[in-house]
Amino acid sequence: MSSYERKTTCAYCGVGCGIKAVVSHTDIPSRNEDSTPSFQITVSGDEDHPANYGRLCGKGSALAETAIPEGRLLQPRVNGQVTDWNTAIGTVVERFKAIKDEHGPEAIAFYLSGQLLTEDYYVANKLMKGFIGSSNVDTNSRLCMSSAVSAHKRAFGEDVVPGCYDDLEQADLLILTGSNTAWCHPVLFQRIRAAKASRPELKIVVIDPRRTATCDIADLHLALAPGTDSFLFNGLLSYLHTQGKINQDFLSATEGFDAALASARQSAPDIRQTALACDVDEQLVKQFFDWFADTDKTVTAFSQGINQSSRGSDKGNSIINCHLATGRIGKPGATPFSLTGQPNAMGGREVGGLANQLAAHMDFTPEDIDRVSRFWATDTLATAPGLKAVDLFRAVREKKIKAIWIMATNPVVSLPDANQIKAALSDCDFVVVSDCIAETDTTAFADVLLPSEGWSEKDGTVTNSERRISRQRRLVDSIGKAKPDWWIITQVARGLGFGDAFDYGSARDIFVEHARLSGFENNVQHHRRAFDISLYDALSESEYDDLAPFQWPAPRNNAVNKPETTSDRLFGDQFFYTTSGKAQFVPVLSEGPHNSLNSEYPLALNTGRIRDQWHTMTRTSLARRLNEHKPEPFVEIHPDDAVKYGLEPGSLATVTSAFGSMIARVEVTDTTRQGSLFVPMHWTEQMSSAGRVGALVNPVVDPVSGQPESKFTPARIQPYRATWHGFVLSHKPLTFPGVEYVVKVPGTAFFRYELAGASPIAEWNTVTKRWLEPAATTDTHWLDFEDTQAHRYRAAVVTSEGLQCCVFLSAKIDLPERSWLAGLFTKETLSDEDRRSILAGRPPSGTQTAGRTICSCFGVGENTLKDTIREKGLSSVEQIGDCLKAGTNCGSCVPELRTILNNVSKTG
Ligand SMILES: Nc1nc2c(c(=O)[nH]1)N[C@H]1C(S)=C(S)[C@@H](COP(=O)(O)OP(=O)(O)OC[C@H]3O[C@@H](n4cnc5c(=O)[nH]c(N)nc54)[C@H](O)[C@@H]3O)O[C@H]1N2
Ligand SMILES: Nc1nc2c(c(=O)[nH]1)N[C@H]1C(S)=C(S)[C@@H](COP(=O)(O)OP(=O)(O)OC[C@H]3O[C@@H](n4cnc5c(=O)[nH]c(N)nc54)[C@H](O)[C@@H]3O)O[C@H]1N2
Ligand code: SF4
Ligand SMILES: [Mo]
Repeated sequence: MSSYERKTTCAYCGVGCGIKAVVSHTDIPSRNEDSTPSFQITVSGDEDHPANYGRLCGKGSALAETAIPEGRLLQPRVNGQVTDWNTAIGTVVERFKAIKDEHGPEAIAFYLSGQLLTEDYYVANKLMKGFIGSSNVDTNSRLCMSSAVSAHKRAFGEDVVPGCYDDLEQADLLILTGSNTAWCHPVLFQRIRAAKASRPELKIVVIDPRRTATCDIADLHLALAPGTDSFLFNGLLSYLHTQGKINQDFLSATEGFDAALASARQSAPDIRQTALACDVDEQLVKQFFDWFADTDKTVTAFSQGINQSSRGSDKGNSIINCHLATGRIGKPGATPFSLTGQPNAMGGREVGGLANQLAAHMDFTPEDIDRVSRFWATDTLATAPGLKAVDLFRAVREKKIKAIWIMATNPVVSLPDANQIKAALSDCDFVVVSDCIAETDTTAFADVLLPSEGWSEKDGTVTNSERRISRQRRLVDSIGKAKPDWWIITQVARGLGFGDAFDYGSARDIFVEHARLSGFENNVQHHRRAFDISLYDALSESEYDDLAPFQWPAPRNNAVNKPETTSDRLFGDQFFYTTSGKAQFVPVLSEGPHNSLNSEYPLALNTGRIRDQWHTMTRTSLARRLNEHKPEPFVEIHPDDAVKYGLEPGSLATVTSAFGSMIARVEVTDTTRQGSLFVPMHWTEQMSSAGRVGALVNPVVDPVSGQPESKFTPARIQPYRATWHGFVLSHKPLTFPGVEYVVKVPGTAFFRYELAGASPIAEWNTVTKRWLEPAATTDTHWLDFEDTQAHRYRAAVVTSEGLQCCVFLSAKIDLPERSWLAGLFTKETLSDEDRRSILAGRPPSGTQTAGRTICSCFGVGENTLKDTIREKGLSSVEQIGDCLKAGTNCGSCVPELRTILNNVSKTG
């Protein structure tokens, strides 16, 4: 067995952690004839990477488990038929040509993703804007970062995150607003936690309608009413002014303070009015304002609770206004900080992936259009912004756009009003999808499916939240016929007749062109662009291979042109990239969400993320242990609302908006505000029959950025009147035709299905036999037991190879613990006791059941934790770690460990 080590970057969030991967070739025969020889990858955090210094979170540490052939799209397909690359590319070229000739370039659109590498993104944008000649190219960053982009551009003249990660540690006051950092940027959270442990005077304020895991380290939590952040930050600006805390010196580097203050005073003149508008206790608001007023080293980090709003751009500017007013920008430990979501959302913004940008942070101005046209040697460059995501798909629905190429995103799940996206794609003349996974809710609509390389195969660069560019390196050969996204795009470009402009042989060829463009005519006629990486515009292949992580700006001619620019923090020199060189205050008029609650839809539906899943689960669900923490789509509801709407904890509920409905498991919790619901965004139709929340989300967008208001949709909730509940564990995948509620939970040695239905089942055993048919073999033993009085039914299929599947059905939700049954699947033979216990529906006496997984790194369950805490009298998270290891690897479960510890000590 040979092995080698390679450094690369995590595939998931915008923290951009460095990874050390060790690849060993094994002699295990490969499972698929198309797949490459078997290998084993192990990952660990790269101690030298400045984003994580060796840390990783649970998702990052499970990456190797996802680098498997299972589920992969292995070959190109046209109309569902497997084909070769020539035919697939030929089909795309021919159809694009025909549609362009007949309907013009605007009839073709690309929908890209912050999960593409910079090199992929650059060529996709170049092809569409530069050569097809349409700017109908947008990206899922529209749903994610576009409000932050607008806020940056309005305030700083350019889309620049001024600070760096060190600032989060150096601050004396850290405000996390609309960010569940503990779950969504876990390694930054670990860094912040460590900073607070070593410097307890670091104060942390969390602003979120929910009491999230992030509150575990908070000194103050403001559970404000959804959508009211601009009142809060306007109130803060008014307060800073009345307290004489405005930095008058710094104001000379800015413009527009008076107008911004006037707006702020109009909407939130004082603490009382602010508290009222935000529905937060006045004392808490005062505490926050006083801390802000008195702390020079303040960082305000924000994420989707701010961006995903019909006023997201204004909310971003209301935060930035407070930092400009106090001069807290460009200094160590003092900055507004937009936390980027996807691994390469920043890279996408650099190459101009959004419909309203040109490449390299240029815009659709006559000068920039001319500059980019000359650089690309094209005379067909698009000259005006194109359609933003929600409008773009509306144009597909209206058949104005006749062909769309979707790359590395799953819009049928992630766009608002997602049933309309389905309708748009099913009626669209020509849909091309590039993905690494074969079966997704979006690939289902593809006329042409193109297999892309996944993490571990692809090669290029990504930019993280702090403007740091790192290499993602190819670790192993591609699976099947998968190709790099840039290669696929380049082939289509060549077919369309643009070969000269797409003559790339490698990712490095593209990177150096991108770097050259960033420095091209930069700093001429007093026009400077911060995004400049021309220092790297002549890298050789081997230099590119060895490229160490670096932050931009990195201009070639730093000493001559921009002596004051440092790359870790911008704006320390008080120069901004606006026409006047001054930062701009933006007057913000506070407004709540676009759609109001009403008697039909009285609840505010909030959506977001969970700890162990990434977006539409196509990759994280492959790492089985990540499915154990939150196995089913759920809806969080306040205990008073649960009573009001007749919902039992653990039962099922139907959530409905004006756009669609779903079924979810009820989680009753006082961490959610009264009047609000929270549902995770992750479940798809591949994993659930009715768990896709995107179908409910209102397609309301911010007028400046076009970003959807995914955090607020008026909705209602009611009990789902199930007449039966059940679950199945099976070695083989099964289907349950006609069953209304089905959730698939891939486990280590089996698939688990959670089931329920409103229509009664007449004969349990007939139905069950039909479901379990595929699991049966010739030597099948069928065990079953029906308790007619209690309306319970249990069955199991056992063969000479052990337990194949088992099913538990009941009229109530009183089903047995799943974790104990899971253990039986890895046994070669079942003992008589095991068989009896399956039929009895409870573990053999004395068996400990682990319960729901809390620590996914070490597979430690809730029951195990509670029992051990009680038995051993544990009183701290550290003691739990010593005893059970839980929380000692990635640390993402620490907030939950503390909650369990507190609950046990309360209840004894
Ligand atoms: N585990 C995991 N991590 C991820 C991802 C993932 O899918 N899974 N995705 C990555 C991506 S692309 C992104 S964009 C980031 C997102 O990272 P976050 O923005 O941190 O995640 P969300 O859960 O979408 O939303 C954050 C919080 O905003 C709160 N919120 C809702 N409405 C309001 C409001 O009106 N005001 C305020 N102040 N808060 C509000 C929600 O209650 C929620 O707790 O996560 C990245 N990291
Ligand atoms: N309700 C609600 N909706 C939301 C949000 C929310 O908070 N609430 N958040 C929004 C945000 S912030 C985001 S970022 C989006 C994310 O939403 P999406 O982008 O739709 O979600 P992903 O699951 O990340 O989709 C990525 C797809 O690309 C594939 N893929 C992975 N790597 C590659 C690759 O290298 N090449 C190619 N070609 N394909 C690849 C994956 O298999 C997957 O199918 O969701 C948005 N939608
Ligand atoms: S925090 Fe986790 S998901 Fe994000 S980059 Fe680091 S390891 Fe990957
Ligand atoms: Mo995102």
